[in-house]
Amino acid sequence: MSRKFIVAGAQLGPIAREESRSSAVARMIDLMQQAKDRGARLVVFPELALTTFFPRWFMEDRSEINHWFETEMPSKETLPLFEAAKRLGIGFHLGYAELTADGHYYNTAIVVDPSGAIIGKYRKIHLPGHRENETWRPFQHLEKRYFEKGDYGFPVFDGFGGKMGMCICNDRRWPETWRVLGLNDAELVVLGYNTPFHYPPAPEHDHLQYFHNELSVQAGCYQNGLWAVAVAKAGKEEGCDLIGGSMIVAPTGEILAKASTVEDEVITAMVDLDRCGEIRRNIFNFSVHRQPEDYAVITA
Ligand code: ING
Repeated sequence: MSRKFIVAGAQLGPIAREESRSSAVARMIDLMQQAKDRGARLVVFPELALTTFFPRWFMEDRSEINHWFETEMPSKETLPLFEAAKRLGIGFHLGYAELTADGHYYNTAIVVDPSGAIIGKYRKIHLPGHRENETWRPFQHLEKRYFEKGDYGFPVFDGFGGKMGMCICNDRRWPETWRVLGLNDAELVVLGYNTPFHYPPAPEHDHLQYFHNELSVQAGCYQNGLWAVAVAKAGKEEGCDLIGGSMIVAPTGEILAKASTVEDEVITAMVDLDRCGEIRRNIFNFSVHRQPEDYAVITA
């Protein structure tokens, strides 16, 4: 059975601080329809796709912080997205801020299949930014202030005829993320990101943000023989310029589709999961060529 299908990335432009979840969901349903019209079976939305990227601000009031989190999924505001997926017969990936019933806060992502069932869930592990007691500068990432480290590891689950995995934003910069997913036989990794042009800790890299974005995902795909769909929340959002550059990357490392705007935009490509074997059998054959006994420093 062919494991070829069309996948879509649905990049989102800015989401304003005051923009409602329902407004963001309506934009996503429109992009979902466009993806369906282009034959896609899966559409990937960005990280924290329901609201503005709130970790850019220093907040102390717990109720103000909690406003940005979902306490149920689907909720009243997000149910229309699940219903649209069922109606259109398309699956989706969604990133959102999760507040659990027992009071834990995560930067979370799910994959939902065309029946509307959640088939995969992940909580972000590499949280950039600073802890509570660090001095704060404008647009300084504060994810460690608002989110706990994910507690699911890097799960791989069955979906769309193959093995799927997820990561979120900063995770994509770490080779360990991709290797753990690769060693767990992931064939398609889906992820969202909110990446500012200006990163205060290293302003000398600002002009390299698109390069580092592509380098991270292309290397992850090639060195582990897997597909990736990486999707941005983009544009000037509450005064902060976020990069676009959403892309679909093949196991060869080739970028098959890339966004050309910093707004709501759908990109698509034909994914053939069987092409992972070209790399896994011939280049990075883990069972034949990998030498774990020489890699101790990686797992230390
Ligand atoms: N954002 C950024 C990212 O990893 C960052 C943080 C920007 C780190 C630039 C390093 C350089 O893309 C999130 N949300 O992780």
